[in-house]
Amino acid sequence: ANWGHLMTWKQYHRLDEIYGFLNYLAKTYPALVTVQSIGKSHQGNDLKVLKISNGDPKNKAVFIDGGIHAREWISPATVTYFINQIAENFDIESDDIKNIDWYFMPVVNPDGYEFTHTSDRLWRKNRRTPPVTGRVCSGIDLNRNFGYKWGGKGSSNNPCSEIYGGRRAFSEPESKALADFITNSATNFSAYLTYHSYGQYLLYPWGYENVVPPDYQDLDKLGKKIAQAIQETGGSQYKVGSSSGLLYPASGGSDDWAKAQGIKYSYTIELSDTGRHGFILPTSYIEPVARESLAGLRVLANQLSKE
Ligand code: ING
Ligand code: ZN
Repeated sequence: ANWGHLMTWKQYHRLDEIYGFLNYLAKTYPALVTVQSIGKSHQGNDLKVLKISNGDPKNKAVFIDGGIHAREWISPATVTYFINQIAENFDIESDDIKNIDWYFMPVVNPDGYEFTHTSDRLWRKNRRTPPVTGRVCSGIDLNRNFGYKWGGKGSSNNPCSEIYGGRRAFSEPESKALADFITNSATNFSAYLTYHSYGQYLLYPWGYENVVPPDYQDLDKLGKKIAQAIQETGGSQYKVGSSSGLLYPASGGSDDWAKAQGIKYSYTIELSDTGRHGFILPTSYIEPVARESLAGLRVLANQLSKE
């Protein structure tokens, strides 16, 4: 069948196919779906955000991103699965899902994502190249470039490091566009979810140091409910905790920044697997991982419906 797009959840897709899919949805469901470019990447790729909303002013708002790290292909695949499910089945969706304004940015780092398809499958950072070519290394870790406690523990000032945070906070067009979009939109977001891989963790702030926010028990409780739904749906076990406590300290992460802006439910979700395949997750995992992750998203939507 010709669906008007080339997207599937049986393969990983190049950027043009992902963006073609977003544009298709906006064209097909103009009263429900809108797509906007919130800026350009270092190399000039659009930074696209897709919104799904029934326009009810009482709705809560949720921001979900993927592909901050180039090599974590399961992340854009999972975020586009959410988009497809909610947009294509909106009429028969639950009220919890319908009563949210959804904002999806499935590929925060389009240059890096394309680079992992053409040149280096395990590239992580963006593709900023140094002013003098051949002199130093390329790329800034976008998840160390956000402007809360930037430059602290778990980030590096060495351009050749995988966790290089850049010369200053928000030096990168990709992190800057995301943050400006959240800050400048009149919307008050109730949740911020950023999908990464791998490890099967539900992480909440703080990342910059092994401390937790005053309301961490709310984040922990909801995180555990989400993890339970994931396990009941697809069997994967997720560990829940603060990123610094459960993993390692890391400053300049997007979830810390979102939390510091007052977005209550801010999580980094490390999708499957736990290391057997790691970043090179076989395509047969896409549907099961995305499906169980959607079950987790429904738990978040249900929580927001009660607040
Ligand atoms: N892991 C995250 C990273 O950026 C993380 C883990 C998230 C640490 C949030 C701190 C805060 O290193 C991956 N896989 O990218
Ligand atoms: Zn990552």
